[in-house]
Amino acid sequence: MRKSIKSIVLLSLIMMMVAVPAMAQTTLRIGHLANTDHLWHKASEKFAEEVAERTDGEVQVEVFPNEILGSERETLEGIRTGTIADMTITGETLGNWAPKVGILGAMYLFRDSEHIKKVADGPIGEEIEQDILDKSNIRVLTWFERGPRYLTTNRPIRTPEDAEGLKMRVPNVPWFIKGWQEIGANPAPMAFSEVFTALQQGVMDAQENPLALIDSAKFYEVQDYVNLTGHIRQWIYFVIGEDQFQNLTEAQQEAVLTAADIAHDYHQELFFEQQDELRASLEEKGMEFIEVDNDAFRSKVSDLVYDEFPEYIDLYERIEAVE
Ligand code: 2Q2
Repeated sequence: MRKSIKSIVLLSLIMMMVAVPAMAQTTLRIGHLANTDHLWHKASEKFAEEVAERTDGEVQVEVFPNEILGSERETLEGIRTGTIADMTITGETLGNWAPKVGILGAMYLFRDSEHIKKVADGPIGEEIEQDILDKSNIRVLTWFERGPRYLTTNRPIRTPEDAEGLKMRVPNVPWFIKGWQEIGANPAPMAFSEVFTALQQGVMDAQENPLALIDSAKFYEVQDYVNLTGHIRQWIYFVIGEDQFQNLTEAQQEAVLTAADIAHDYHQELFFEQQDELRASLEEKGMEFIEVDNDAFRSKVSDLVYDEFPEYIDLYERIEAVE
């Protein structure tokens, strides 16, 4: 009797061990810089749901907001070395490895949503995505449009002279640093998750970002003005490490690609809805919107590509020419 119980136990143990590989799950970790209120997080969760459903739970996606896994740069390094994270939401910062995507940091280049869509979905977008894959071993799954970037401050800024010497945080991207230096400000790179505290403690006096991040990161608690510079229009990429992608079965890859397309549509729909509400919502929270002398800002940086980034002239001019 005892013997047979023992053998049943043993048999079930063996069965469990055999059964485990058959139920093997892959987990993909997405780390990003925004918080859970931001559309990037919601689109990532949508992606997670779709992937789980389409792979019958074989591929699980976990989403980590607020740079919990590391700054944007650290997360990218982690994806490349197969640690920390497998996926992220990133743009011009990736230009530190794959130069072409750096163009997303160019000031006054992209005109509007239509221009963005034409470039991102067209041959130039393909070229940028291929450059990212070749140079950084990261695969673009889709892109999300971003609202125009505006400068936030505690005193109104209407002209470049007003911005003279302004201690401002920028992402760690050469275009941002050089651009704001040309305007006359005093920009310094810093990880996004450190910005709120830096503004609160006066380490920085200003930062620039789209309204959606200004709102979700609660910058209205530490900044009084949104100066309507609109100095950059851009999109951002939803990416996965190429090694991680290649580790999936073909069917799982299909599921990931389809889920990313669905996340794109989901994001874009909510994005356009939200754009109209964001200004009113920030005004309610106490921020004042300031009209700026856009021509004056623009003329400060109109030669930037020729003077500082000649390696981008060709790409820059081809993007400008997209009707
Ligand atoms: O301010 C930020 O950190 C973001 O809005 C950046 O634009 C973003 O992280 C880019 O640097 C994307 O690579």
